[in-house]
Amino acid sequence: DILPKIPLPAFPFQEYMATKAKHVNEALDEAIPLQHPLKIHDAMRYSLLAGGKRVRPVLCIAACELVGGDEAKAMPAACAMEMIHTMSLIHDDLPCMDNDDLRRGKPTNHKMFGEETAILAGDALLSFSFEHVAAATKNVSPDRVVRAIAELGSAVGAAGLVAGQIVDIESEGKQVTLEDLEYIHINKTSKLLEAAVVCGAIIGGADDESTERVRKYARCIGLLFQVVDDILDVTKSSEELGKTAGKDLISDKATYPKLMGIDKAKKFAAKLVDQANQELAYFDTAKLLHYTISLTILPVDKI
Ligand code: GRG
Repeated sequence: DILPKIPLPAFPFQEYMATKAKHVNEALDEAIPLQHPLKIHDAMRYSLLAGGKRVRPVLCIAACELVGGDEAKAMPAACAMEMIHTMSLIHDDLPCMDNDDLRRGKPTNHKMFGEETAILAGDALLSFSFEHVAAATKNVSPDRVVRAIAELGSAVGAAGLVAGQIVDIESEGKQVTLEDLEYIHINKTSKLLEAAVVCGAIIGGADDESTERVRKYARCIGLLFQVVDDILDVTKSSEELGKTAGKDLISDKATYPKLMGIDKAKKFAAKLVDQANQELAYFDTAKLLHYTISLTILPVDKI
């Protein structure tokens, strides 16, 4: 009942996702070769090339194409999104943060390389992401490249990912309100998705109205990403339940179903889908991005 209500035109969505993700993987592999000092590049590549759905880079390319740009123009920015996403996961997994041993089915970066290297690998990925957008973006006006870099900076720093993480850490063990939860998700998840589509649109030559439409669309799908994840946690098959829901109960992590009930959480998700679709209705050719909404609803590995 949370699937998009608009009829979707036929479009080989899975094929598009798979092809673009393959191109992104090739570009990432090329952007950060294994070179001296080997240890740091090995650690950077280990997490960067460890799989992952590549949602952010594909959204960046899709937004660029939506406004008339091509994949090549958006590729450095698309790679930057994945570098930043990866570094945030490396730091999030550290013993001083979530202290996780596994990520994407493999030992976490600090488990493989040690804490010092994991911190430095995150730092190096973060700084290189900005360098890469500035140095490798071709056939885009310098003014648009600078705007994209500014967008990225604000999404990552103390008004973005870092803000979400610090408020999340501070709220541990405390009663979390719906407002707190939304603040955490908007900053930890939506801001980077927003930067991905907005940078793609800016680089693709979008006018201001189009840029703001895709921004609002991204805000909706960022929250949707989390609401749906929370709903899936509750409604997972009983065999999976033992593995993850149990952990969730022990950690007493705040979720949408816990704070508003499962029915209201589903209604909230449906509202976000409608809002995202309304923003995309502005474009004649947004069928691809309409499909990304169903990607958000049913994460690609669960389709
Ligand atoms: C950004 C400077 C800087 C520091 C990091 C640790 C931290 C600050 C922020 C935490 C960010 C975090 C872990 C957000 C969660 C994001 C999220 C929804 C992850 C899951 O994304 P998927 O499903 O994962 O796209 P895959 O593995 O498919 O890429």
